[in-house]
Parts: sequence; C-alpha cells; structure tokens
Amino acid sequence: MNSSRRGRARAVPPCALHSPGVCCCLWRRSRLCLAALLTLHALAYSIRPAQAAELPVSAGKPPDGGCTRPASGAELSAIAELRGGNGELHADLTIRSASDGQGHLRYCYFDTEGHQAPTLRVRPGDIVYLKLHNGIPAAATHASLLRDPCASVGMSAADTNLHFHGLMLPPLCHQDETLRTLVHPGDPPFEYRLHISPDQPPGLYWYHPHVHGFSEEHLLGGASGAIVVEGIERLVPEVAQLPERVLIVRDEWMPAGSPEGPGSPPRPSKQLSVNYVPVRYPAYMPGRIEMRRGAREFWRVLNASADTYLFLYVEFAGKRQLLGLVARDGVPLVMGNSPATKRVRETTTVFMPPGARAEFIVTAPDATTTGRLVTGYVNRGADDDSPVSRPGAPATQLPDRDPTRSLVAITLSAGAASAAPQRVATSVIHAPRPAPLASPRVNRSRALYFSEAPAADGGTDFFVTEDGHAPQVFDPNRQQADITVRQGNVEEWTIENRSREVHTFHVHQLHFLVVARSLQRVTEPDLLDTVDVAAWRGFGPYPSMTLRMDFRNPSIVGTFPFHCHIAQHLDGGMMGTVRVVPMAHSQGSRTKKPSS
Ligand SMILES: [Cu+2]
Repeated sequence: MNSSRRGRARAVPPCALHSPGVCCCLWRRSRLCLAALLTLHALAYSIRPAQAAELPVSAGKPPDGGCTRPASGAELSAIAELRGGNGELHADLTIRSASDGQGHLRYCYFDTEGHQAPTLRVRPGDIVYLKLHNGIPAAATHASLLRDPCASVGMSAADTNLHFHGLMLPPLCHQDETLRTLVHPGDPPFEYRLHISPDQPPGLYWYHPHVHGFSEEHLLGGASGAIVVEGIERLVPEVAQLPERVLIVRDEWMPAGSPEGPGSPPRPSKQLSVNYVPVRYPAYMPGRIEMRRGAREFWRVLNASADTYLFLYVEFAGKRQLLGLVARDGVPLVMGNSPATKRVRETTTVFMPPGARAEFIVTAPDATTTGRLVTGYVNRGADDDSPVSRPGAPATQLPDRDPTRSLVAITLSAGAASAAPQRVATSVIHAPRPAPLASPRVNRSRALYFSEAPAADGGTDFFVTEDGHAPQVFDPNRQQADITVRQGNVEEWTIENRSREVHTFHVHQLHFLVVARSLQRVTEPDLLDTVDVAAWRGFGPYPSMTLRMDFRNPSIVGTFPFHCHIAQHLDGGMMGTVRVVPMAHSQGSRTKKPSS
C-alpha cells in the first residue's frame, strides 16, 4: 500500500506534544509531512561471554550523554548487557529523545552508565526490578495531564511505557500492561516488577514502547532493546560452546530528497540498521563483522523494525549457506509440538515480519573468502512495485517496499575471532516444558479479519475486526474489550486478510500455534507470537492463518491487545483488545462490562 495513505490515530489528542512537526505527521499520517522529517542511528553488537561479570556488564564504551550512533560501514560493536544475580536483576533505563538534525527524532534508552539499549539477560524464575525514567522533553502544558501512570488516557509522543514482547507476564500495571500504563515526561521513575516465569522458554525477546498512535515514531527512532532468557543450551546442546551474537535490525525514516534515479537500486520505504549501524540507500554500505574461518557461531536476530519485513540469508563466496535454525520468537524448536521436531532445523532463508525473532547457527567456510548477511526482496502485496516508484517519482508517493539489501559484511580471518568467548551451560536452569498445544480440546473458534478503508482526511483507516461486528479503528479510550475469553480455554482464531497488503498478527501475553493456512490444515510445530498474513490478490478467497491460542496460563487474566505489528497500521487503528476473565467469571463472547 502506498505510504501516502497512512492511517489515522483519531483518538489521540492532536498536538499536545513536544514536537509540532512530529505531531503533524503522526496525526495526519501525511507523507508530505513525514517527508519533512528524518532519521539516524546508534551502536552495538555482541560476541559475548556466557559467564561474564555480574551486573551491570559494560561493553567498554564510555558514557554518552547524547543519542549518537555509528556511521555507515562501521564494525558492529558489543551491545551492553545488564544481568543480575541471586535471582534478581535491577535495571534503570532512561528514555531520551534528540533531534537528528534533519527533522526526525531519535528515541534512545540509556542505562546508568550511559550505554544505549542494553540487552537484559535474565533466567527463568528471576525477578526483574526495572526503573523506567521518561527523559523526553515535553511541552509545558503536558505536565498538567493525568498523573496516575496506571490509569492514563490521552497519549503523546512524549509519553512512554514498556511492552516485554513475548514474555509470559500478567497484563497488569507495573508488569506488562500497555493499554493504560503511561509514564509522562518528568514523572518519577516508574518501576516494573517482572517475575520471569520458571516456564518461560529460553530465547530472544525484546522490549519497546507501546504508546498507541506513536509506535511507529518511537520504533523508527530506535526505541527497542533485546531480552535474552538464559538457558537455551540446556535444550539445544549444539549451541552450548558457540560464540554468540545478538543482532538487532531496526528501520528508520528515509531522508528527504533521495529520489530513485536511473541505475539506482530500488528505493526502500525505510532505511535499515543493524545494531544501529545504518545501511543507507542507495549505496547500502553494510556494517562489518569478523568471523574465524571454519567457526560456528550462534546468531540471535531480532527484527525490531516498525514496518520492514526481513527475508534473511547468509552468503559466502556468493553462495547461500545452510543455517541451523534453533528457535523462533524466543521458543526453541525442540519445545514445539510435533514429535518430529528436531533441535536444529536446516534452512537457507529466514522470513521475519516486524517483531519476529530467529536464532540460528552460522558456519563459516574454511577457505579464505568473504560473506554477507542479506535481506532479500519481500512482496508486500498489490501496491508493491507500484508505478509511482518509477525514477523521478516524488518521495511522497513511494510505495511500501522491502528490496534486497546487504546488512552485514563478513570478513573471515585465521585468528581474530577465535578469541571470542565461548558459551557455557548454566547449571541452575531447569528445562521448561510448555503445555502442548498440538492436541488439546479447543473450546471455541473465532473469525477475525484485517481490512482497510479510505479515511475522511485522505489517509487510511486500518481495522482488525471479529467477524459479525462493525470495523472500528482502535480507540484507546474505549473501556469495553472487543473479545472476552475464559482463562483455562484454548481457542482457534482464523485471521483473514481482506486487504491488498500484508499484515502481521501479534497478540500480547501468549504464543500460538499455526494450525491452518488459508483453511488448509498444516502441522507446524513452532510456537510463535507474530505471524504474517498474506495480502489478498483482489479476487478469490481471502488468505488466512488459523492460530491455536492458549489461554490456560493463570497469569494471563486481564485485558491486553492484539494488533498488526506493522507499526504504521497499528497506529492507524489496527488493534483490538481481549479480556481474559477468571475461570469462574466467564461473561460470554462479548462482555458488556467495562474491561479492567
Ligand atoms: Cu498491518
């Protein structure tokens, strides 16, 4: 879909913001306005010791008071890490914003030592005490808005909160509640207290703000970081002694005035960066890493993009390599539901919608050569490759496009990377076993659909609707939940796409199992928290994904959102809420009572 037809966040109070230019863009979704803004970048990357010093672990960079980020072509440096001890992790994060000098804002998390977007490393069973301070400048009038951070209405780009994407946390304030929790600029530090479930699958998760109407702005500004739940080597011994890299792919605004000229590669709708090292159009100069010849490494990749799909592969000497896929969306494959599941699945490509994670083993050849991590072209639907993308087309009319780009250049050496620290299994971690979803009793089936419609202001309204109800853009002030579910149940939701571009279904608090694609039953063992729903072609049946949704975890009681994880669409209204009521208090499918 053309980026000029962006959705509206109608329920968000217009322009009570710290940045009128940004407010204009967010409120009207005007590409002309958006084109007046811009982007930038920062640091990080990791080959890390599995047994590093206790809290906090520094990456060795001096504190930096600003949101400075590395240059194109830079070597990916280590992401700072925060790890606890004795079952606790204490962390302090401050989010700040800063202009990149070209009209866009960066949003940057800092720990107490000034490192940006540190990785939180936790163990199943840990308690995390995370203090979040909002250091974003605000307009003077903003400070007088509601002060209860657990019961906020009216959101702005200067507000913040945190979503812990993929973790099995209750949807409660001070935990993983995102519908009412807001930390305003200048508020006292807001404390999150997270009990990492003993049954949390060990793998890669992430944190990011979830302020409705401003998700895209915040994510494109770089507000995201990784969470690693330790212990994957207990389930996948193949990775136990491998050097590990955490790679975070983010996207950014395209700069104004970068037209697609003759001979230029296809212009993407967003720039990408890896650990904040930018890969800028049109040169696409990638960041750099070094591997030891013949080495095997464990790569943990997060697609923290607002809007960009990834289709990853690794090449050496121009040839795609076999990757050993170990986990998706934080869940090791071995914890899936098929008896045929292997610990490691060989593949040459990894498809990742926004919000997805993939963890895989990369093997470097013995010969002297070079390699690269690439994201290949992704077809996003009918408007992809629209005629308006022809050379010379104004930047205001560019379609959503994810063309092929190198992300990281890999240099092989005889010895440099051989000093990389090795992973060591952590003996105190038990191996969690989630309740299997392959053959439980299904209590209820529902049909939902993604759709779009022209908005009165010339933008686009985005909807996700339970079949039989009228499409409505998400209203953050509405109290009534869209769907009510009883805790203890397993449901199957068929998510249909009635629009001509892709959407990415994501639900908070739980993982799901894909049981049918376009109503054809499939056996797919992977537990996911984000999944792509293909674009409708304009004729024939609507594509769909049928997902087995597990509401059996007692800590899931409460109200939480499901939405498209393409942040443009989320901000434009493509979100709904599900209320999970305790087993003894079921209200039926659509409650009339206010949600909590
Ligand atoms: Cu979408």
